[in-house]
Amino acid sequence: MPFVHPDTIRHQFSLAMSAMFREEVPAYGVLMDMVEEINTAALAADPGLKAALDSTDGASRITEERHGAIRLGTAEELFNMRRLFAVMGMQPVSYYDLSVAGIPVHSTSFRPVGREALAVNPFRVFTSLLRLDLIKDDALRADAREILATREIYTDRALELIAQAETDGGLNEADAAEFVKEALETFRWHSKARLDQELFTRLLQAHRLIADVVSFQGPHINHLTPRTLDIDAVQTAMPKHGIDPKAVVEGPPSRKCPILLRQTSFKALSEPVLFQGKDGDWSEGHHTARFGEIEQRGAALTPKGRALYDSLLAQVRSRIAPAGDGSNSAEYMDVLAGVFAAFPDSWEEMRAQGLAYFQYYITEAGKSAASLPAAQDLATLIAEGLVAYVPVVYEDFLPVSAAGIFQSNLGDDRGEEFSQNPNQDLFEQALGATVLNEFDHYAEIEAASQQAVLASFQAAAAA
Ligand code: OOG
Ligand code: NI
Repeated sequence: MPFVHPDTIRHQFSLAMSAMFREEVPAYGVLMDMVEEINTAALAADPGLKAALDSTDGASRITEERHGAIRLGTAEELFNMRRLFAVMGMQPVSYYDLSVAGIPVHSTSFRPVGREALAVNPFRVFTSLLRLDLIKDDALRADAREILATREIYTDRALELIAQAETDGGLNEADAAEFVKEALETFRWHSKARLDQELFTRLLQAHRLIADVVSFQGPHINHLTPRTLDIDAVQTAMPKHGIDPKAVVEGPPSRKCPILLRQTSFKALSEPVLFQGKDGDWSEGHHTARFGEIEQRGAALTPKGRALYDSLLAQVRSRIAPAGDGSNSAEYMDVLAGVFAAFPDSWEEMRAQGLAYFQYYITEAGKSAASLPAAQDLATLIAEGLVAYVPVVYEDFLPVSAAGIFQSNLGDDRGEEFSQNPNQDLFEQALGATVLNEFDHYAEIEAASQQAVLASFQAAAAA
């Protein structure tokens, strides 16, 4: 039997995960419906937007599109997570150090790489590894290590199927279907804690995040984020649907030409969980872990564009830090918009200055040109209207935004603060691989589209 394409397995997995999460967290369903409605309206209001999407990543991919997030406890869990995601064609891209923002994790994102794979289904998972080395309390660190040492987050069958896919080079249809079902088990919510309430409380006091990672049987998917075409509309609409959004939208301000990633989330839900006492009886407690998020994606920036983004954002944050309670939201948004006025807001200008990556395509005029120019340079073809370009979509994450999302969901009593302490080597040792450089992959997409355009003009001229 032939192997099922990894892109197909990923697509099936992302649908299964979405169905599971929708059942577990009803507010996610409300958000999905809202986003779909707003996306439909945005496309109807702007025919140019639909055409632009169709000529790049495809308007149809948008409603299917989502990312999730998990938090892992041990190096071995991360190692096997890389193997699990590889079965679905997802690779670790970029290293994110969240200790800068007082969060004891470092992270990567598992995602498909390359234009075709992204077009089938861009499903990504922001994956964090807890850094017990940052916990100062020795006894607590030892307890957390001990609890995690006896945890197995994968089913036996999932591990078998991963090994089989590695050895054989793929999975047939029946095995792929079983893999999706077995892999999903790892991401499921478990309401029974693996430790007693006393240790849970101590972990919670050290840092809420530590309690979340250590206490349960698995790394429950903590949010699934649909992509919207108009995040400001969703932010405004959320309260009308009984959902309380975080104070400010993370990332760049609203612009004519969207860049990178804008995100907003709603607060984690307090959910009942069970703790076993010394007498063996279970008693009810509460835990907040799962929340909702939405995102709007814009252009991928070059290292030069990203440096400009980072420096403008740092300027904003040195002037005003968004308050968790929303008391200075309007002021923050004003400062953000003011400072970002320095970032060019037209595709022409961003291209001229080398701030963003673009994909090139042959226009209708180009396709029907009576006499085709041979081997011209791109600039001339663009000037003659035979070739046009659209930005490459940003497929990754932003550490400052991610920190804001974490923080808005950890509540006010965040516990211990940590100082900046990146350790990519340690992370990659645990992962068992190096993370890919996101810029290389955007550059590749851009270069491939330039070559394809030039090659078809050369071929037509030679014919
Ligand atoms: C991950 C938060 C980061 C994003 O979209 O930036 C994130 C987490 O809370 O585990 O999902
Ligand atoms: Ni997220």
